[in-house]
Amino acid sequence: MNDKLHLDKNHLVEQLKQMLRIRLFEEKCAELYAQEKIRGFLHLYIGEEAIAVGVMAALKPEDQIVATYREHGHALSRGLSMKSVLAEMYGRTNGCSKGRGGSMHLFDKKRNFYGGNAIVGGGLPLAAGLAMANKKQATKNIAVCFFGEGAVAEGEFHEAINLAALWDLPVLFVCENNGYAMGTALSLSESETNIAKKAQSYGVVSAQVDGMNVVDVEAATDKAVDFIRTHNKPYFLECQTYRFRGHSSFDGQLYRDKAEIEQWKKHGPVVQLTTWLTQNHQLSDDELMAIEQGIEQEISAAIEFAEQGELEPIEDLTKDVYSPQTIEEQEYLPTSASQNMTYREALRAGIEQSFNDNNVFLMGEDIGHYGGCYGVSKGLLERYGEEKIIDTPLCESGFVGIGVGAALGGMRPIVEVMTVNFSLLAMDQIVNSAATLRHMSGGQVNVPVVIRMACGAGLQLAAQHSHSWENLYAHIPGLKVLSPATHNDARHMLLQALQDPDPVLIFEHVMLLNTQGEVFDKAEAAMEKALVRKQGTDITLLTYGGNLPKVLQAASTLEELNISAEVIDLRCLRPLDISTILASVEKNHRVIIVDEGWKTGSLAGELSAIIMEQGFWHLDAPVQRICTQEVPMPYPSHLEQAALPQVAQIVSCAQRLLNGEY
Ligand SMILES: Cc1ncc(C[n+]2csc(CCOP(=O)(O)OP(=O)(O)O)c2C)c(N)n1
Repeated sequence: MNDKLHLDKNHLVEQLKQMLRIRLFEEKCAELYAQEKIRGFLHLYIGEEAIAVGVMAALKPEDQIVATYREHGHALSRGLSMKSVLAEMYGRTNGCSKGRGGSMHLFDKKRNFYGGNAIVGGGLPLAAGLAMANKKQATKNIAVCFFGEGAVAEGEFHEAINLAALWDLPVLFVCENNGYAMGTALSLSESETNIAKKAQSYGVVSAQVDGMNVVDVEAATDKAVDFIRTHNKPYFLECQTYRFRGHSSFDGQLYRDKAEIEQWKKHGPVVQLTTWLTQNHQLSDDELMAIEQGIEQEISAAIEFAEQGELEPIEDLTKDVYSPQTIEEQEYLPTSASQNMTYREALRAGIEQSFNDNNVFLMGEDIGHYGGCYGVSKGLLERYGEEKIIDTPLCESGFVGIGVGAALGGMRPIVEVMTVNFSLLAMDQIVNSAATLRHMSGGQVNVPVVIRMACGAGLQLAAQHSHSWENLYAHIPGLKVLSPATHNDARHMLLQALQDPDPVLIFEHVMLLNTQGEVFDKAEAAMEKALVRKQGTDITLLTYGGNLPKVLQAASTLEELNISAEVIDLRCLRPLDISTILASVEKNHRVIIVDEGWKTGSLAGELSAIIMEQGFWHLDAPVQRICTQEVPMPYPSHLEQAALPQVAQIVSCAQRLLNGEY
């Protein structure tokens, strides 16, 4: 025990009590698990209690916490009630995440507890993003991220630590190094096993502490927090610890010796502090017994609370996938004046207009000094400065995750991903964080981030820069997906997306960037509405994004052939405006879908299924799909064009349909 610290008796006894609460609570959880009252994975923190208790004691209520799936200890020591934690593990509506998250996803917005994250390493960028919001809002609050040493092997660890150091973010990284990631010992996963050293190599001030000693952990955290608040820089604390139980409920523990466990148990955090307090006559056996009895009562009350909790009605299953819409009705076209500009200029005009909101900023690779890979943000750094225009290193998961975290913290980030292909590197943050946080927190948090990216083929950029994966994202509940096809939409959909409380992805087709078109000072319609771009009475052509010009061209050729084609621009790919689509099907009875994605598993396939399910009796012919050929996009122009949907294909397909040739 560190006896140089002048901590008073009451405080030390309180720390012991907090550790015992975690210990006894989790021992009971293990029993409840065996009784099948709790299901899913159960990751016990037993042996590591000193870290959560020591760290939390040094924080303010306003500081934000991002934890891992092993977070009962973090939640309890942060002040979440044992009742609400256990009820969550029972999956009941009186749980801290309304039963949606279970053991791995405890949330409490009021206590700035931003949840357990079950993606190893996934929490680090989120915490750095919360810290970025703190810095931008000049609050002096800090974000704290707990993670195991297993996370050190993940890219998100390195990306987040580098960005936190680069941007001086007020974040405390707490590595709970218990020596094993599931069954893999640290020495089997890292060539350099000194983790603090790794953080130091990014220029982050780092320390190692005995994570079994609550006094040492609190003292080290105090120092860290003081450093962060004073210098506005990150700090890295490696706490050396050990877990006494298996990784989760399904662990046979074949990878370690019983003797090793017993050895560590001798220095366990509870036994260490209890021994010190009793040997120094600061705690009597009676006092200890009274503490334990108090905790047992708390546990009994928590069990009663959890067992009495309601199960969520099935009708509420999809509640909180999206936020309730609070966007005010606005005036739409045609009442406003227009200007002619390129699609690129229209995007830029939208970005500039969005900066009227102090919370909005633009972040991405080469958007500042370079002017944007596609020139969209050219000149903005000079005009708006580094607070608004943030160049990022090449680390899609890191900076998208920071965008998500900053949105959680109240900012309105626009994150630009250079090309849709690179967004795959940020899939974790888009799909596992942005899309899920609202629902699994029981509606406590929302993620108002806007992520823009270039997509589509036509520039001979070959198989790693040319794809249309809007469909991948449109598959995912929790996201909204926009595809502005017109210049006016290029400007205004961004502004509409920024008013939306949920994560919105915007796909900007590269072949539109240089085209000229009219831009008004108002949007044409709500962003989730499909629009009829050309009326017609013989056939419906459904499309979106970069294929709209081709489809309009096909429609005018068809007009010359006396075929009246209606063109619908979907605009929003999730949620789909099904009623506009079905109204056209009902009127025209024949449909062609033009989609630059590959046909297999495409959005065109989804649309076709919806039409079949809901509009079957209005159809006079099978729904047709014109998609990209099933090939990685080739480089030579003639092959690229052969792969893509073309005007002539649309025209001949429409003719065949009207001639009954199918
Ligand atoms: C990205 C990712 N890969 C794999 C897993 C499966 N998994 C869950 S926990 C875990 C071990 C993590 O160990 P560590 O980070 O040291 O934390 P600890 O469990 O020891 O607290 C693994 C491999 C996961 N959840 N996320």
